Amino acid sequence: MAIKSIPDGFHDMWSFLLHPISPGDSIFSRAEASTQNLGALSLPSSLVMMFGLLSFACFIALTSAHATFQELWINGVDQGSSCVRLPLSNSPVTGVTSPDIACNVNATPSSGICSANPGDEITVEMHQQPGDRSCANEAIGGDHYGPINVYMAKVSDATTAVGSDADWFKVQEIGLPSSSPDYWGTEVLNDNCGHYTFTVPSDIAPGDYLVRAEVIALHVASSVGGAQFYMSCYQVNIGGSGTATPSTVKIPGAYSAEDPGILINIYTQLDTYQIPGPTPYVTTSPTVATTSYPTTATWNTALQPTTVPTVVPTPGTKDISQA
Ligand SMILES: [Cu+2]
Repeated sequence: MAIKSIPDGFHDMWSFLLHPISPGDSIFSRAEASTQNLGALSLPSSLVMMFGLLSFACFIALTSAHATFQELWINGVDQGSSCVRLPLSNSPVTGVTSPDIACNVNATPSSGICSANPGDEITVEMHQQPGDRSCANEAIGGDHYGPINVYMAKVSDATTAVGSDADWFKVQEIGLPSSSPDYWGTEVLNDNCGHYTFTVPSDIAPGDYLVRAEVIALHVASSVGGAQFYMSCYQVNIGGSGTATPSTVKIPGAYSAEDPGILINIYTQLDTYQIPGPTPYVTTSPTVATTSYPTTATWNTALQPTTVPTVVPTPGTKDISQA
């Protein structure tokens, strides 16, 4: 049995407590799940009342479980938040057909464009609170288990392109690389101070791109609308002389609320997990192994910056491993 074998009802009830109502939240489905679970558990009314009181007590303190992709690195050089469209809040998007699922809800415009080349390693960085890069805090807290997806879209101008109009291809993904014990993509983030690295495809055409990093948290995904999508779009210019134009999808459009990787109870033994969205261009994602996933804790937390650069670094800046 998987390590996170929490009884459904109990877990979902806690999840309800962990999720104060915020913009984009599906109030109805959570209330419904909570009611359902209370019934299923047949809890004594005094215990139900206690949870009710706890939910008020935790209402504000536990909002920190949510998270935002905030920073970018290119070949180990910290670009900070210089080319990200920062979301206004760390709350998730839950509507898969909403334009908000492209680049988050009214994300802050940015004039910055980071520069990379085909074959470069780009790292996206997530944290719970705005501007907090501390490795002492989990990148995405609590029980927010689920996959990571990275998409790119070629656009004419990265600073003005509308994400929900763009044509996206998936570059890389990680879902559930092991089910014994469960190891989710989000655990890569928590093991690495919020960092997840992908490689720019070696053959894509030069020009402006949006890079869309996404976590899908599945802790309350067993009812429709329960999955939580956390995404940010970064503005990047890709150099080189590639010619490839991968086939694309629309976002919204790539997901359905009832996709097997979106409507799912993760508190059962999962032998497979189907990552939502299209197959990545070039890269292949790990299948669900029945042996434990090797640790992915490779980020040197001693070199983690405490401040967030807001200006695109000049070319030739040394990466932190050479500092
Ligand atoms: Cu959450």
